[in-house]
Amino acid sequence: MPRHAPLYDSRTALLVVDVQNDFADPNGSLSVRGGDAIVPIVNAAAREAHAAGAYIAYTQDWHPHDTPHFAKDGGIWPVHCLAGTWGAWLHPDLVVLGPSIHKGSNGEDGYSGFTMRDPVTERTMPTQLEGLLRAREIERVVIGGLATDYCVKATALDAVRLGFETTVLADAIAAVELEPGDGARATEEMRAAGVTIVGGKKTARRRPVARPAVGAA
Ligand code: VGL
Ligand code: ZN
Repeated sequence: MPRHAPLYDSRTALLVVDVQNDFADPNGSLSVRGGDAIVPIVNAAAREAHAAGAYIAYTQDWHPHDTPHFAKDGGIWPVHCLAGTWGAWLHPDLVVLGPSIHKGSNGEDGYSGFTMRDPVTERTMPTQLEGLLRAREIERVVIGGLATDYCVKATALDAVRLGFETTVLADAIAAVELEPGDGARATEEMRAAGVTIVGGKKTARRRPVARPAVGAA
């Protein structure tokens, strides 16, 4: 089905998730295969969004030296995206047309751009992202970035839960794939939660049709 309505308008935000050197650069400490290849695609989306008057926000994984997120402290990940270091910087080719939200700077865990989890109390707390979107009366979000199976998925699922009509750009994401197939499973999980997946080899690019009820699992 051809795409009739534009994806972006002033009530839509493009969210560019964690396009940082440690994920997007082949030399990054948690390099995602194909991570650098999404940069021009994300940039094209950002230019299109900007031209249509959409809001654009970026997120950055922003970790302290010691956090239960890292394998050395009991978690599962190599040390990555240390606050203020090269690995945490946005990829140098990324076109940046909006603010960037840092998450995890106090050692919080979790993957979503919208929420963080205190590793000690396990309390979930919001980042600044939702407030930035609500202040602009954003109703729809379009998501690209890294990684499909972690921060993109978590951000998209939170977006649905928060009531945003949520679209993920299949050509503008790439997966960590700790296990082969994690990227495809994450995509199916997002779709099942009510996320519209556009682009990709098999899916026609189309405008999202349904908005799931808030609170749907
Ligand atoms: C991410 C693993 C660890 C991500 C962040 O941005 O998807 N993945 N931290
Ligand atoms: Zn991380």
